Amino acid sequence: MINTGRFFRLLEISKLTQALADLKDDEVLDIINHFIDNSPNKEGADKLIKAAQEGMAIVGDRFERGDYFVGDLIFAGEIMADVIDLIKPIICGESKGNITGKIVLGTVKGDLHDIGKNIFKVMAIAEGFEVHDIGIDQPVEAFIEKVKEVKPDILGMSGVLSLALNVMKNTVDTLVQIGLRDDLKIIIGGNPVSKDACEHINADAFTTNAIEGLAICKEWVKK
Ligand code: B12
Repeated sequence: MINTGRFFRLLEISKLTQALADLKDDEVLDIINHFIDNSPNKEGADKLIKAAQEGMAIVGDRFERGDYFVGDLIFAGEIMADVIDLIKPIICGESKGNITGKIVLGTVKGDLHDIGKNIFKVMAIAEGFEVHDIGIDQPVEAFIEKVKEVKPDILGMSGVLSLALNVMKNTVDTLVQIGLRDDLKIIIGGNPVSKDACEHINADAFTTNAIEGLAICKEWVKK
């Protein structure tokens, strides 16, 4: 027998990817609001975020092909920010309350993309992490300063531009030089990260998915 509820949800999720790719903001928000009005849960929110991320990847591809322009990237970013704002209470609603660990988080120098970082941040806070977000376009020194100040369990670096990988490497190299690398777990996230990049950068883990990243962080701080 067909599970119509599940079928409907799958349909809505694939519609979200397409609506975001086509920059149909009203349609995107309708789908999200429909989800919120119908017994939303964290698992569903995770699926919507993944679908929205796929939509953003299509926006990027269209930009690369010359079908979209910078204005379209900006608009896609705005729609995605609205999506996160709407879904945030559902993710945070199940917040654990007690602190599980400390994370210093930021987007590296030269890179202004922060949507993915912010999604990871919301999820990490919901899981009880104390997150110190230093923002976008952050140089090596800013990460080092915050690590010294907060003494986190985890350093999370985000970057969506290819150039971000060099800055991530410089940050880890500096941590090694000043003797702080061994006290930290380091995770890198964003579109260009890969296993090879992770090894080259000397990070402990990489991810292009906030849910996976969070699972790794939780494992690291498990008492
Ligand atoms: C929206 C967007 C923008 C917006 C960003 C708005 C904002 N506030 O972030 C704006 C308009 C500012 C922008 C600008 C530019 N962009 Co842009 N942008 C995008 C786009 C379409 C989507 C990015 C996004 O938000 N994705 C959705 C999120 C949810 O995915 P995500 O970032 O991967 O995050 C997920 C995971 O990776 C993970 N994650 C992310 N960070 C972290 C950190 C940790 C610690 C963890 C655990 C997990 C984690 O969790 C998230 C959820 O699962 C991408 C296309 C793409 N494929 O990504 C291009 C893209 C990144 N942009 C690109 C370019 C070229 C530019 C510009 C140079 C354009 C220009 N000519 O001006 C500028 C550069 C500005 C700068 N210096 O940074 C290229 C980059 C090419 C490259 N290889 O370097 C891309 C890939 C488009 C393309 N295909 O050409 N962009």
